[in-house]
Amino acid sequence: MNRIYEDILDAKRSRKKLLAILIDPEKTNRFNYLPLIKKINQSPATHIFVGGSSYDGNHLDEIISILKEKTTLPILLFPGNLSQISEKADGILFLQLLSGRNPDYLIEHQVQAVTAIEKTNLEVISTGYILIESGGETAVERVSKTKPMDRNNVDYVSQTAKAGEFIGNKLIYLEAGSGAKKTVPMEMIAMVSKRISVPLIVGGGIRSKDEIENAFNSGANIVVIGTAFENDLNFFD
Ligand code: 1GP
Repeated sequence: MNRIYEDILDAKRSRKKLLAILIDPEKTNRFNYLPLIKKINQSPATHIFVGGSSYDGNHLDEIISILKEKTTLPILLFPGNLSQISEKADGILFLQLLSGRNPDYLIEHQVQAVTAIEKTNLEVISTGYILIESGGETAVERVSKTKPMDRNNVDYVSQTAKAGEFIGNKLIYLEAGSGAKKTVPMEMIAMVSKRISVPLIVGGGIRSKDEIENAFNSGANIVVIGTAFENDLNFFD
């Protein structure tokens, strides 16, 4: 039975911190997955996210099969496009780009994804995805052709997150973008987490254990680490 989301809710209720390591197959040598998964298993990670803004889905089934053989952590697809759907994963963050006003990323890609997802047993978790301005153009901005939200307009961002919850999103993801110069501001995490009842994911540009702790202390339920771990597999040692 699929119960990734139920476990996330339980963790929120019991104030357990969840840590997701993001693997972008486009940035990872496909022959290096064994050392990578070994390091993930030794780390405090509770989830693995797989995806990327411009990854073409090449070898995705094979990569997830390798990961699944070596870990018991839940593997969630974090797709940047339609080619990143694999039945081998456990679940999929079914993303809606709430910060943008490009209808393709609000509903068109979602409609196009249905037939492929119906052929799988993936647990589908509706996720409101909010891109926050972070000091430079990010891949999400480039690919989605949308503008990020103003990092100083905390009230409007929290209103957007709440709208996502009202629409039915089961998770809200505050995203600075992979490799972002600046992380999502802590006061924004605090305000959004107070305003919404669903669990909050925060990621983008987080480079140190202190930044991870600060995001948790501000109210994030799941913190995502991609680039910092990619660049240094000993990040958590
Ligand atoms: C990107 O939030 C994730 O979608 C992770 O970002 O690669 O900067 O850790 P980083």
